[in-house]
This record gives sequence, structure tokens and C-alpha cells, in this order.
Amino acid sequence: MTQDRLLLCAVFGPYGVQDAYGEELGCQMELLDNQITRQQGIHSPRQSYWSFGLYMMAENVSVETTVLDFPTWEAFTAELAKGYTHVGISFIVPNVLKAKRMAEHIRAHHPETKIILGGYGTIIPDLDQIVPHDELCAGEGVRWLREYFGDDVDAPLCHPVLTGPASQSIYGFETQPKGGILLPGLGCENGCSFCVTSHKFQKRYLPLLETGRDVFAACRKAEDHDRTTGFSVMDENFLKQPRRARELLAEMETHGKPYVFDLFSSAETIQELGTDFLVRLGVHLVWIGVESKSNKHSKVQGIDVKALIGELQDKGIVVQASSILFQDHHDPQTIQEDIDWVIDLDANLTQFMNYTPYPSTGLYQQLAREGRLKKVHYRHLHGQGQLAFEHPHFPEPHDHVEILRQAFKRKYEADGPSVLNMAITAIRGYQRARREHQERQRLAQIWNPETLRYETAACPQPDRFMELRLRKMRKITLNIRPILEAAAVYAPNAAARAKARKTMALFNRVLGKPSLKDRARSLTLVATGALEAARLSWHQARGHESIPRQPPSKRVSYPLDLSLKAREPARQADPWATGWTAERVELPKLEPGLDVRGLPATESQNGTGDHPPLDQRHAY
Ligand code: B12
Ligand code: SF4
Repeated sequence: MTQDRLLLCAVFGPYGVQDAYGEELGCQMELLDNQITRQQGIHSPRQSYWSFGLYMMAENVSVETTVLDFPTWEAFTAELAKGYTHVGISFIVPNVLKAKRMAEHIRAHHPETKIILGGYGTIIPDLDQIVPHDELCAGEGVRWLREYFGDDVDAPLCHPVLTGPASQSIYGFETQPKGGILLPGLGCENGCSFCVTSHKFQKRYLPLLETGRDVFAACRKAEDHDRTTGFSVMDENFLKQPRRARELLAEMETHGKPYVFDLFSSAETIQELGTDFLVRLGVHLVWIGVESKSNKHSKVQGIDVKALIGELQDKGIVVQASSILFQDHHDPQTIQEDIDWVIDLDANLTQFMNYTPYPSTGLYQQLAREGRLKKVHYRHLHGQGQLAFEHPHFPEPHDHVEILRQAFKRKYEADGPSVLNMAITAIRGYQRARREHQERQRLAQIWNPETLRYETAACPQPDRFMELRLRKMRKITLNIRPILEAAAVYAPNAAARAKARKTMALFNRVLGKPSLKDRARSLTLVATGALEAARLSWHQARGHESIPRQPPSKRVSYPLDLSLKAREPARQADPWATGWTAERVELPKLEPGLDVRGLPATESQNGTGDHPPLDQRHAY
């Protein structure tokens, strides 16, 4: 009997290139330049992200597995020639033609190989007619693969150590990615009608890391492995599980580890936990779906979104506000009012997306009932192009693309480069956190983990954890400082230039004059920025909106792991089962403020500067 060999693959590149298989606009393998800092020219940081789910699956199945991330077509076909019994292709809806080409090639050249499809592309209703396959995993992949290969479905989950982004550059200067990635769970209970991540998981939340201790163990493992202390959290609504978040903070305090997180959370969960909790937890960036000023979604009802964003940013938390254009209530006037409203929220970062009816969502069903779904190919369902439904006020596809593009442009012209706004939030937040900490120490106030408030204590103690947090915040402000000169030199208008110069003065007041090293870094960014500007003009003259960039490829092998094999016949995997035990890293109990060795924790012992300053993610 041949031993099973599994190849887990992302779709092949190039990405964000208009060809027979993919789109240019809206389909870059990048978050910021694609849909957040779009239209910001060289101020737009460039970052691409690995296909995290592949590594999670490979690490947790018994079968010998290879992950091929971002392969070229040639690398993919060459890899197949090495002989695999199974190939798993992970794809999203707009990449369906890439999955099709890959599957057809396997059928033609390796007919004995079984094809397994997984990921968000599996929601396509007529997938059977488009992509040849043997198996389809419509839900969570680890359990599915374990059941398929006869593994122990309930074996503890091993969280992989993932570093990201895959690549990053700012003002044309490439830096080494050092952030970590956490995958705490899939789906969201809120069930907003347009939201595919919620509907794909039946409007339920499927935890992969169930407790705060599990999340902390995953962080600790990453830190032990490569000194990572800043994490991007791939979970649609991380704070929606408040018990887990509270436990995570408690673990960090116990072990004196002020980790830093970029995460997604809905407004009502943030409101419930309070901004002081977020600061203490180490939230560096939060992605909030604000959607529209006349939003009916319960997550924003009764919440003063502008005030909430203002408060978060004042306390040093970068806010990425995401909004949706071409909703049913939009007409040529109200859509502009909504764009004005979003810009007026003054969030550091803003995503504009076109209303997109993905199969499986409530929105899709509603439009199907009303007979308004248009025959737009799946490859166009990426949210930055034409609408896939009849809109009573916007019949022209050209308007869908253009109004969206103009929204990004207006935000940029009104507020200047997003990186500059992030720097302002970082320095003001650090200044305020330091001041408030001193004030609390003076008033003998301490953090109450029950009420999530600072309260006057009978026997006050120094807040050592907040001291560590402040050092981390300071480090983040120092990391972002070198962008200020380039932001000023290449500012889009006088207002943005003045803002950049004022910010430099504020940095000087709070942190002192920049070191020689920092000055050198600033000048380097100005120089690489000039080259980047030239490259951008060259590409724009050829009709591109931005400089097309490709992520690096990666190939990782995972050996056969018989310890994961089921001792009893495999039972049916319940894709919605919860209560998954994550692999535990045994942690010694420590005094607050002490490091693993029981010594007073210092900045360097706790890892410094690992968190990339421009490390933001997206949610929808
Ligand atoms: C990180 C991310 C990205 C990264 C790239 C990641 C990558 N390498 O592909 C960036 C920022 C570049 C990106 C870009 C885009 N993205 Co994106 N992205 C995400 C995000 C936030 C997290 C993905 C993730 O890692 N999740 C965690 C892992 C563990 O989950 P997972 O990938 O789903 O994998 C699990 C299961 O689905 C299943 N599974 C998945 N694949 C397979 C394969 C097999 C064989 C099996 C058995 C199981 C299986 O098992 C896995 C383990 O549990 C998701 C939203 C989300 N929360 O999932 C959107 C999401 C996947 N992106 C989406 C979209 C639309 C895009 C863009 C078109 C831009 C846009 N409009 O947002 C571009 C397209 C880029 C391109 N050219 O392909 C949509 C997909 C919608 C759809 N129905 O297809 C999502 C769902 C967001 C949304 N709600 O709209 N994205
Ligand atoms: S849009 Fe956000 S809050 Fe709403 S269901 Fe999706 S993830 Fe949850």
C-alpha cells in the first residue's frame, strides 16, 4: 500500500495581475495597498501575508505533508511531479479560475491523485461544474483532514509558529518581518447579513485556542522560537470572547509578558470591555467594522462610533475603520454623505469596500429572492470592482469602480498619509498612558481585573505590568519615528506637510531629539522613497494604479507523525465542535514583573522592537 503524501497549496501566482486567471484591481496579495492605503502612492506600506491555514493544517495531521505557499505555476507543476497521493487546494472565491487550472492539470497529468478543495471558495454553489475534485472541505480543515486520514480528531491542537508578514516595505525600503501570527478561531456569532466569515461557520464561533492560557501559550511558543512579541490575530472578532481575553491579560501579567496585538473586534465588544482594558492588553491596532452612518447592524447600534474611535486613538490604539459602499440605501447623494461621514470619523486607517453578495450569506439570499443578482463571474467578487447585483441607483459598473477609488483619494487628501496618522496616535497615546500611569500611582489606584477599571486600593502596589507596557509603547513610537521625514518630504499637500512637521516637533518634545541612527534611517527612507516614486510613475504611465509586487514563495515539509493516528476507528468529525484542547506549553508561575528566570523583567528581556510598526490586518 502506498503511504499517503499530502500537498497543501495556495493558488499560484502572480497575484494582482490581470490575466486569464485573476484580476489586478482588488486582488493583490496585500492588505494595505489593495484596500486601505490605496491611492496613497509611495506612502502606502506594502505587506503581503502567508496562507496561515495551510500551516495550521499541516502541523496537525499525521500524514506526511508539504505546504507550498504562493507557488508560481512552474513550481506547482514541478512539485506535483514529486508524487503526491492527495493535493489540497485552498482558495477564495475570486481565485476560482486558478483553482480550476490547478485541478485540471492534476486530473490530466496525475489522474491517480485525489483533489481536496478547501477555504472560502467552497461556498460557490456550482463549484462541481467549475473545479474538478474528489473531496470538499466546507468547514474547518484540521478536523476534516484528521477524519479523512483516520487520525484522532480530538488530539490536542498544536498552534504553529508563524512569522509574518511574508514581505514588507515602506517608502520602498524592505524590512525583515518579525511579527507573529495567531489563529485563535474561525467564524463570528454576530451574523451580519453580508458577512461571509460568519455565514461560512453557520453564524457560530469555532475556537481553535479556547482559553486565554492557550493563546498565551501560543505567544510564548512564538517568543521562545524567534523572540516574537507582537502578534496579528486572525480572528474575526477576538474580543467577542471576553473571558478568553481577560484570561490572556491575567496570564501576561502573571508572567510579566506585555505582548502586543493587532486584532479585529466589533464596536459593541470594545465598548463592553472598555478602552483601558484594551490598552492594558496591548492592543496596538484594532479593526472595527463601522459600515455606514445609517447602519442597522446591532454591533454599532447605540454606540457613538466617532467618540469610540477618538478615545481609542487618544490612548494610542491605531484604528482601522471599515465601511461598505453601495448599500441599498445609497444613492448618488447619500453615498457621498456616507463617505464624508467615514472620513470625518478620523480613523487612522480606513477601508472602503463595495457591498458584495457572497454565496451563503443572508445578503446573497435576499438579493436572489428579489431577483437582483447579476451574472458577474466569481473572479470579480473581490469588493473593489463592479457590483454583482442590480443597484437601483447605480446601474453603471464604471461608477462602482470610480466612486470607490475617489473615496480612497478623498480620505488621503483630507487626512494625509495613514502612516503619519498612525505615528501621531502612537506618540500621543504613549504620552497620555505615561501621564495617566503617574497619576494613578499618585492616587494609589490599581487595576481591578474583575471590574476592568483602575480603582483606589487599600494597600497600593506599583503597577509593574503597566511599566512594561509603557516600555513597549515607547518602543513602538521609536519604531515608527523614521517615517516622519519621508511623510513630510513627499506630503500630498501643505496641510499634510505641516502635520508631519508638527508631529516631528511632538516626537522631539516627548522622546528627545532623534539619535544619529534614527536620523540615518529617516534619510534612507527619503532616498528610497525617491526611487519608489520614480518606479511608481513608471508603472502608472503604463496604466497601473500601483507597483505590482509579488510575495515570496515558501515550501515547508512536515514528516509523518504517527502520534496523531486514531487508536480507535475514526469517528465523524463535528465541524462545529468546540472544547478543543490546544497543545499546552508548561509555564512556570511567576511573580508579576519578573521574567522567566525570576529576575526583574527588563525591556530587552521582554523582546523589543519585534512588533512591526505598520503591521495591520484586515477584517470585513
Ligand atoms: C489574511 C487574509 C488575507 C491576506 C492573504 C492571505 C492569503 N495568503 O491568501 C491578504 C490580506 C493578502 C488577503 C487578500 C485578499 N482577501 Co483575504 N482574508 C484574510 C483573512 C483575514 C484571514 C485568513 C486566515 O488566515 N484565516 C485563518 C485560517 C486558519 O482560516 P482559513 O484560511 O479559512 O483556513 C481554515 C478553513 O477555511 C479550512 N481550509 C482552508 N483552506 C483549506 C484547504 C483544504 C484542502 C482543507 C481541507 C481545508 C481548508 O481549514 C483551515 C484551518 O482551519 C480572511 C478572513 C478570515 N477571517 O478568514 C480574509 C478573506 C479570506 N479574504 C477575502 C478576500 C475577498 C480577499 C481579497 C479579494 C481582498 C478583499 N476584498 O478582501 C484579497 C485577495 C488576494 C488574492 N489575490 O488572493 C475574503 C474571501 C471571501 C470569499 N468568499 O472568497 C475573506 C473571507 C474576508 C471576507 N470576509 O471578505 N486576505
Ligand atoms: S461583520 Fe464583523 S461583527 Fe459582523 S458577523 Fe462579520 S465578523 Fe462578526
